[in-house]
Amino acid sequence: MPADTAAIDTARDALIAVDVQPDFMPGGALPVPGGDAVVPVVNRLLDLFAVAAATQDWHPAGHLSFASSHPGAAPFSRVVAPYGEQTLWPDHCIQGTPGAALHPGLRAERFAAVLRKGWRRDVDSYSAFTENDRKTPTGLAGWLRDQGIRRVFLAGLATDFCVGWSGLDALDHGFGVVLVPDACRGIGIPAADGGARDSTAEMLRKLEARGAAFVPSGDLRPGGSPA
Ligand code: VGL
Ligand code: ZN
Repeated sequence: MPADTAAIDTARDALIAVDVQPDFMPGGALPVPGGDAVVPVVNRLLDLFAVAAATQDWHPAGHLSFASSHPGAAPFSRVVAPYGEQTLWPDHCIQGTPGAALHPGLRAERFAAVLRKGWRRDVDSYSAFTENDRKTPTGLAGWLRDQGIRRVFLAGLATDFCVGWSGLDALDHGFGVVLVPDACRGIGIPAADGGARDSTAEMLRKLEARGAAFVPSGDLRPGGSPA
């Protein structure tokens, strides 16, 4: 990690905008409270980075993560999938639908790569790096390495699922991780055991414990690229 967490090295730092899609906006199929507020923040952040990528949650109809695929199951309940526990969601981000597009307000032309994930019917993928079976790579780590990237700055939706899992996996892959809190929003599922931490607080705790940094967008600044 560079000594100065807030200075962007355009040769080694990448911005990853996770799942900034209409279905995750207020009024969408799986709304994240305040989700629309991340769009202008991501757009401003794009000015600081030479390398930026976006992810799209991209499910086929009948996806295993949809409550509607499990008769009698309610959204936000959990089932045991062949690869382990899986939270069930309302139908969302169905391939090719407007709700699955990149948010139309994003400066999408600035993304060098757009990675779609969760496209296998029987495996979900919260993380941009590894699917929920915890073994299938998406290819993003290799792409970032091929660009010379050492550190990723995370923005997007939702903090407690796709952003958070992406951060944990980025750390596992040896990338430095900086989460930009004002560029992210969480779904916030109450703790199953009635505990005080909801899913967003719990994910932030895990990220911090594993060494992720948290730097608000207003503190980030150009750091140049040392030769
Ligand atoms: C997400 C739940 C289901 C996310 C995607 O983008 O955080 N959450 N699919
Ligand atoms: Zn999804």
